[in-house]
Amino acid sequence: MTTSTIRTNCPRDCYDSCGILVERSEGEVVRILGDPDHPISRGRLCSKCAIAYNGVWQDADARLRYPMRRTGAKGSAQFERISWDEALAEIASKFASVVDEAGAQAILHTHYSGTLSLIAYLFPGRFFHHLGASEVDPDTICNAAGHVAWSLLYGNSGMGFDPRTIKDSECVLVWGANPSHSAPHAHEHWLTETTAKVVVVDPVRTETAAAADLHVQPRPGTDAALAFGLLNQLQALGAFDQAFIEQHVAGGDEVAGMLDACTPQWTYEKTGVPPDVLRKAAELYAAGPALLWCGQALQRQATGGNVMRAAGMLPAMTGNIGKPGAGFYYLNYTPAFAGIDMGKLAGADLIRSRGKTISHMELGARLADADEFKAFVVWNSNPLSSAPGQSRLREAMRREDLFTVVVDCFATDTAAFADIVLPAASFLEFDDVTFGYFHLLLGAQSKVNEPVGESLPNQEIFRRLAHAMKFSEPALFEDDRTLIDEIMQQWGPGFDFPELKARGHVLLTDSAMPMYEDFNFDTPSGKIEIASMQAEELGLPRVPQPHADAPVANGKLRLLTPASKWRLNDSYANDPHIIKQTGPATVSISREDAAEARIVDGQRVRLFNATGSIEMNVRIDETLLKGTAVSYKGRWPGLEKSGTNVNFVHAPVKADMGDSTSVHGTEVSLQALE
Ligand SMILES: Nc1nc2c(c(=O)[nH]1)N[C@H]1C(S)=C(S)[C@@H](COP(=O)(O)OP(=O)(O)OC[C@H]3O[C@@H](n4cnc5c(=O)[nH]c(N)nc54)[C@H](O)[C@@H]3O)O[C@H]1N2
Ligand SMILES: Nc1nc2c(c(=O)[nH]1)N[C@H]1C(S)=C(S)[C@@H](COP(=O)(O)OP(=O)(O)OC[C@H]3O[C@@H](n4cnc5c(=O)[nH]c(N)nc54)[C@H](O)[C@@H]3O)O[C@H]1N2
Ligand SMILES: [Mo]
Repeated sequence: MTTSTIRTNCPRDCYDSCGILVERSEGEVVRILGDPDHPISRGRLCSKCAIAYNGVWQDADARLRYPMRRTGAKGSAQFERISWDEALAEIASKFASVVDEAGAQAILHTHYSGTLSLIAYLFPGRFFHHLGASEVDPDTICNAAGHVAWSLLYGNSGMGFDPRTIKDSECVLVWGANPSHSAPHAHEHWLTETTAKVVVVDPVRTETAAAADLHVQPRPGTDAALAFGLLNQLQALGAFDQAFIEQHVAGGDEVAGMLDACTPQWTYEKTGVPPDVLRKAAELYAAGPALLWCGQALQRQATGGNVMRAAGMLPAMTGNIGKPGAGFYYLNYTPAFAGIDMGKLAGADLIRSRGKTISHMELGARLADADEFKAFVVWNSNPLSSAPGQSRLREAMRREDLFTVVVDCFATDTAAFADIVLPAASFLEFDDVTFGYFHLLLGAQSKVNEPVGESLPNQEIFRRLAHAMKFSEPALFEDDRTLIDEIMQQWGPGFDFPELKARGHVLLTDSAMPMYEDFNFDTPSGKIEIASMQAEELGLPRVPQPHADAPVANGKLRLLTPASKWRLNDSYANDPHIIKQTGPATVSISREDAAEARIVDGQRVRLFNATGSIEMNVRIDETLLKGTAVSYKGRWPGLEKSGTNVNFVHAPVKADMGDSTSVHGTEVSLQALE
């Protein structure tokens, strides 16, 4: 019997970026395990990846294996198998006639983070840039408001702390992130092995919040007021670093003048956080070098950009920047730190005429307009599960005259609406380079298997489509070897890709990378801009505002739908073990709300608002705040009895910055069924 073990890395959109070992025997994958040499996952995969990678990702029957053409109504998932040549010729000819008739910008593509391995994630951008197609700004469904906010403040939203700097910290403030789901290894190791005190700010008592030294539990959407309340207490404690503020902060005095009004009592009224908890949180944060991790969920609010700007003042006012154990984190652009030119990989230099950029929040409405968009390509994304405003988006995607191409590994709800479905190879089926966006590491994605059926990596699909369209730009045809060599050369770790494969992953530096050590902030003034003229130019207030959303009216619930422990966005929702493990869709509500609505644990209910309605089973959560409901994202409507998921009640409403999503601002009513 010939057995072998291949080392690779997980390319999912996750803070952990784990190392993987694949055991093979007689040419078949027998097991997918964690890589014991990986510093983050330390030999274990998270529960969801362990199940799905050994489950549905190994099931060839569950995969899309051949190109297919629609034979039934849109959404009916009736297809016939066709050859790659037929599929590509049909797409090329349709695109050519759209370009003739309406211009390339009438072709819209949407994509996100199905895989984050650099080439599969970025290279297709070359095709669309060269074509001059329009694009749905991917970040508008996830984190665009935060990007704008951090850029206004610090001039950069992708340069956070190096997690290893925690060894010098006295406090870690985790604000609106839930590592117990979204970064399970950080939850298990990083946050437990530190001597720093852990403070978690979350309306929900997550496992991370429960394990913390202090759980601060504000009402959703009140975090900016909470930030001002914390600053009031930090000022009272003498924790403001006046020398730092004078040298490096613009507008510190302006905000300091606003703080007198933000007393603990005021904060309590605005946020529901008791004064003693507020004080304790300020004391812990003030105790020494402190880290602030602001989660992406924190800004999925109508005023999410302001929330981020407000929270982002803490490190500035207390001088928690540019020294060991201090800093903030939103995301780390690790490939950029390594010198990898992501823009070039994505073909930013190939733009001849720029298509339109639209927000996810407009997708349903704009796609409904037959004059604006005539062709639609979805790759690396499953919007008919992940996007808010599902009913409207589905209506638009039923347009007979909207030529739709979907590229995925699995038969998703979105694929069911395609005219042409193209099968994507999985991360186990081609070489690539992976990266962490929390931990500063790069890794090798190593080919383990031949692609299932006739599936192909994203990059190969778009090379072939470029060929079918008779494009001649050489950058559209660069092969994987050339691209990987170029990545390795830009990075320059001192070894080649085969060596990266052998090592699995590599941390960019041996010890924690210092951030902002030169106090050079890429803002107009070169300082941290609490007061920002750029903000004013965007029509935003000059300084962050102590805003708090009002509590929901009686009988209403604020519905939060954050990351599930068992799914990665909407991926893995089709794994049979995960379906069994998670059971039917549930919504958690407080004991008080249940009593008022005369609902008992386990009861079937309908959640509804002007956008839509969904049915779920109630779970009463004793730790939940009145007026808050929680149901985890990522279930596929097509696999539900009701044919719906939470995104049928979330409206595509823009936040205050970045045309970004505000899903966590959704209010619903509850009705008992049965
Ligand atoms: N209600 C609610 N909705 C949300 C959120 C929320 O908090 N609440 N969160 C939002 C956030 S943060 C995000 S990032 C978005 C994510 O939304 P999406 O980007 O739509 O993520 P997924 O639904 O997981 O879809 C990724 C798809 O890519 C496919 N895929 C995997 N690997 C490959 C590959 O190599 N090639 C191709 N072509 N496809 C591949 C997977 O099978 C999967 O179907 O969802 C958003 N939706
Ligand atoms: N298991 C798993 N891991 C994932 C993902 C997944 O779907 N599943 N998705 C990946 C992606 S694309 C992303 S963007 C990240 C997201 O991961 P995170 O950044 O951790 O964000 P979420 O999980 O959406 O939400 C985190 C917490 O924010 C809280 N929250 C909601 N509203 C508010 C508020 O108003 N104030 C405060 N203080 N907290 C609030 C929620 O209760 C939740 O516990 O995770 C990534 N990792
Ligand atoms: Mo995300």
